[in-house]
Amino acid sequence: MRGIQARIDSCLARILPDSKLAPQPLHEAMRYSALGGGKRVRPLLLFAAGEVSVALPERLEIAATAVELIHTYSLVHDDLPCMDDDMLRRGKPACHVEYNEATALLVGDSLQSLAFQLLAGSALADHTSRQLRMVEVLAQASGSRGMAGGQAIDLASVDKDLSLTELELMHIHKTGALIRAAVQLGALAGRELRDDQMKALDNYAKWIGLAFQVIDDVIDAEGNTATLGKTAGKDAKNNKPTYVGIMGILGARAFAHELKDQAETAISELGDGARRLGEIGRYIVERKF
Ligand code: GRG
Repeated sequence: MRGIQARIDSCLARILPDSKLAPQPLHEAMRYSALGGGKRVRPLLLFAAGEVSVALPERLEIAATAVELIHTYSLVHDDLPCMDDDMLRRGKPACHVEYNEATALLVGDSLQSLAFQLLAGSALADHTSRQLRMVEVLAQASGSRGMAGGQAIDLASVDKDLSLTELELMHIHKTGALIRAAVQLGALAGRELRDDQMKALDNYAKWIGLAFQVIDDVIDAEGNTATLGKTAGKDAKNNKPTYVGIMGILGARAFAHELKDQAETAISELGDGARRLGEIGRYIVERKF
């Protein structure tokens, strides 16, 4: 896992424009936000799915970096005062605090564009149609039917009591869509998998994406700001509906473990190639930050 994390860090460092290039402050802020921090969970999942499709690591590295660029853009925008309004991210001042709001907006925009430039401009599949499908998967997961749509539901949910089903719908979009895209991209980067294998991977991603979010709620409630590298206890302070709010901490932890078990069952027929996906599933529910 550490090897993949280091690989993504060095790919990001290579791909992001040099901070000496004009416009200097924008490039510096892009590098500030994307480098030096982050668990790189989505790249880990993408590489693990790539073990199922026996994809080349050079292809996986590019696709994983594109996903991480989209993820970083979402964090930069999420921290803005008009969104979740947070001052701290990955143990550092949030981008708009270190620079300013306009720069943070442009950082998000530019990271998003760079992700698609990377995905479209590198040889990632044997056929152009497959590569176009990869671009489509990431675009769909990022947009209004995916992450950005989930964020819209999130913003509209403050001060509201959501049912478990409504909470799930929000997170399937906000956090889940990009996690599902990461797994799909890993699968698409290698040899062609059967429909039932793609479906098994997608089911795994759906359950593990939700487990990721349930644990995120638990560590927001339990963790401290120094360990998390972001402000702890924000959900309760902002009166946001959470799994902990509905089920309590112990209930939410147990639910996350159930989801992880469902994810493991989904990939049980995929054989030894899916071993790493199982390991990452366990890491996701046991993580402390
Ligand atoms: C602004 C379009 C737009 C979307 C924002 C994903 C998201 C939507 C906001 C992030 C806010 C948040 C705390 C969501 C909970 C789950 C989550 C995505 C946590 C952060 O992801 P990690 O834990 O972060 O993978 P690192 O820093 O490790 O990369």
